[in-house]
Amino acid sequence: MWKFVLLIFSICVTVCCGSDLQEKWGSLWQFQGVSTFAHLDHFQCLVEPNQTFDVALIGVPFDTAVSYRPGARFGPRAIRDASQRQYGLRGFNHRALFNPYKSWARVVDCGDIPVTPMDNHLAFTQMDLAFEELLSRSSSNDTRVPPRFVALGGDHSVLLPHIRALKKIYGPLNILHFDAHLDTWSPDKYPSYWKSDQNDLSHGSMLWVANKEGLTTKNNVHAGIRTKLAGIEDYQDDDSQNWLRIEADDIWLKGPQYVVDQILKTIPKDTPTYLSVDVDVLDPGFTPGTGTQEAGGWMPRELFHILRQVDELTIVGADVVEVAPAYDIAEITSTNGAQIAFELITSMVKKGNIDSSLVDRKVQVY
Ligand SMILES: [Mn+2]
Repeated sequence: MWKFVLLIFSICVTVCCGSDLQEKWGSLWQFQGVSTFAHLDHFQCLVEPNQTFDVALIGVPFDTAVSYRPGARFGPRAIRDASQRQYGLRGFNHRALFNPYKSWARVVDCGDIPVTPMDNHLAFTQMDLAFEELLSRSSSNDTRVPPRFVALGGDHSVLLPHIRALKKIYGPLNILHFDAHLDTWSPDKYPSYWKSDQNDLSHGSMLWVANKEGLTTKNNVHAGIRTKLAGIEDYQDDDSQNWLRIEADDIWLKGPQYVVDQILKTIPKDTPTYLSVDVDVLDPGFTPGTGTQEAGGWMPRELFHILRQVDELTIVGADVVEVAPAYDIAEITSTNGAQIAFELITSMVKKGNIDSSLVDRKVQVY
């Protein structure tokens, strides 16, 4: 009996002192502690299938498919560091009048996909299998639908494994693509004596591969385009892959409402859409830390406004890519990257969970 009393006593002491310690030392300032995105709960989701959630960040630290400056493998860490001023108590999105961190959804940071920097063929196999695994899970609030991910790149080619896995669930996707570049170039637009299969997949050709693999619908939009071109034939090739182009200059020549209207006219709002943001859509003044800068881009406030105006779209997956912190100054690029991720999370949570009638899983369900 006395042993039992002692046990109860010791449990009480542990619990009481524990909560005392929690009260004393449990609140960190925003610049303290280990960085997870927006101080969210963190799990290495790939190896913890019992942890359920509705929306998650997933880092994809891969950058060996770039055609110019490398370094985006450090993007997920930089974005997490730059997101530290976001947290539940200050997570109210004033443009959306909504706090995605204090709502129906469980939003977590899923850590990174371990991708090899040594072998691109293997890296894409790893990323394909990782996204299939992550999307085979069920969301916390509705077991009929998978959770949704905002991928933190990584170079832009990391979009491909994400939409390959999504296509198995939702069928072909509409793509809303914010970028200075088309990313629909066929590999023969990079002329070289040297040929290989791995050479065919780069951060400038993954949308061409996506079209060839039947991952996309006919309702796709590029916004912010101002790329270097071989000639008008690049646009004709892009047309043949079912893309509408909104030029960077349209934001001031025709106005933000024109950009919004074009997007919403092209993409039906109740069909599955993937939203991808290459941070080089912004002007190099706002994104020095990226791989392939193009002068004359959008301002962050313009991009955030457009993202908010299209939040009725059914976003089943998204990404923020091409943050390369080695070229960044004073966290300018990564702060914009973190804000873009916040806007995307806001849109996903605000719209509510995915309509289960859109889901046709062809992969294993846990
Ligand atoms: Mn891109």
